[in-house]
Amino acid sequence: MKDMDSALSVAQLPAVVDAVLAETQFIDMHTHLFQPALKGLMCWGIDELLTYHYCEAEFFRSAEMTPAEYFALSKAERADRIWTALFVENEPVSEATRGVIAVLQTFGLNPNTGDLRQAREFFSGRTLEQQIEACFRMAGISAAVMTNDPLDGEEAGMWKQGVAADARFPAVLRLDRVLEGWEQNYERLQQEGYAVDRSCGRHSSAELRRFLADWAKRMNPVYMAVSLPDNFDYTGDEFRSHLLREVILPACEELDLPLSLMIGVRRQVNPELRLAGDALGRADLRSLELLCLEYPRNRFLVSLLSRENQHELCVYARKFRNLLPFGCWWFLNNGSIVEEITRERLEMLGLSFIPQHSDARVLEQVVYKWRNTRRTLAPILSESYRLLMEDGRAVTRAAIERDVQRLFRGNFEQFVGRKI
Ligand code: HDL
Ligand code: ZN
Repeated sequence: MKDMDSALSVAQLPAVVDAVLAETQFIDMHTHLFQPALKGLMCWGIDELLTYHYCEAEFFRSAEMTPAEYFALSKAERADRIWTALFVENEPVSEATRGVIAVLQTFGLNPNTGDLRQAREFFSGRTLEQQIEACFRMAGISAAVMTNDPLDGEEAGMWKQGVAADARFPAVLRLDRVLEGWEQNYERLQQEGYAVDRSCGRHSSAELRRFLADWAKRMNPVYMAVSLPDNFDYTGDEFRSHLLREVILPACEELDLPLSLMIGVRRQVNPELRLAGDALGRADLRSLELLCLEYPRNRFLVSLLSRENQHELCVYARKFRNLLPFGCWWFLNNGSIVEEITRERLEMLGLSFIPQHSDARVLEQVVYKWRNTRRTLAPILSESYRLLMEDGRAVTRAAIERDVQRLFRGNFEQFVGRKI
């Protein structure tokens, strides 16, 4: 029987924090997973796991093969090469390669094998629904928030046919092709019947807002999202800022949707690596400061890609309650950096932030990413409560459960204004 309300001893803390983290179902509030009704879009299974750009980037450092030679291979051949280079010829000690080992262990597969025969046989015998149920259960998540692109031909076509809502997969309206790729994409909106033009003047802005409203009705998103480069400069009279001011932020306010800003990416610094070719840069957060100040009725979910931006993000979050920091994004999702970021957030923001999202693009990634998150956060939370007790406060299991619920569910639900 759990004793919820008695003051815990210091010695009891680690086990209780571990148990509460293990028993709490998290909301994974940013992923690239897709509900099954979006047929064929979900990536899953061992070959997808190995050939995602996390392992590819490491493969190119440990193998003689050039990227051009690698990309000429079939997906299975690429996975075989990656397995040999990173898992047979070397111990898989990196975050991404150890994650693959964790997935094999989770499904009872041999992690010391020389080839992928057993794993391929296992995954070929599974259905997507079986995998979703198993991966969500193992990861301890109740929902994986999607990233949905209204200008992706294949995905948009399915949404126009009608996609029934799946509570496990809340939708998100992703705006990169609008904000970052207007030149390449505005004609697609024209073809869809929206009278937009290249300069996106007054009438065009109204039409673009109609486009967003139509897609918000179709997808019922929990937020809108865009990734922005490290040199994002809202103060500059840039076209991007014009779209934010004239279209995106008014639309978000009208639709009562937060805007997720993921800032700091430097796309394709090495194009020959394809998806593995992106990097990062430190952003000037005065743009974020201006947005939060000028749009107090808008809500901003913010994740930054540079480690050097994290402390100032905490300071800005202390200044603006319409700014909610989330996750340790992409290159930051490594134990050593997650620990640093989470500790400074607890010290400066208390429980008013979202510690993590998986960013998973392959379904099985949630298994290892959330195992690692719990593994990294447990001692950090225990230490926070130990210090609190040392400074005079009694801590109960009920209080820890309430806090973990807020960190991994309540903050997000309150910000999007919806139970997930
Ligand atoms: O733009 C984004 O949402 C990023 O998260 C990209 O998906 C990135 O490629 C990634 O894989 N992050 O983990
Ligand atoms: Zn992402």
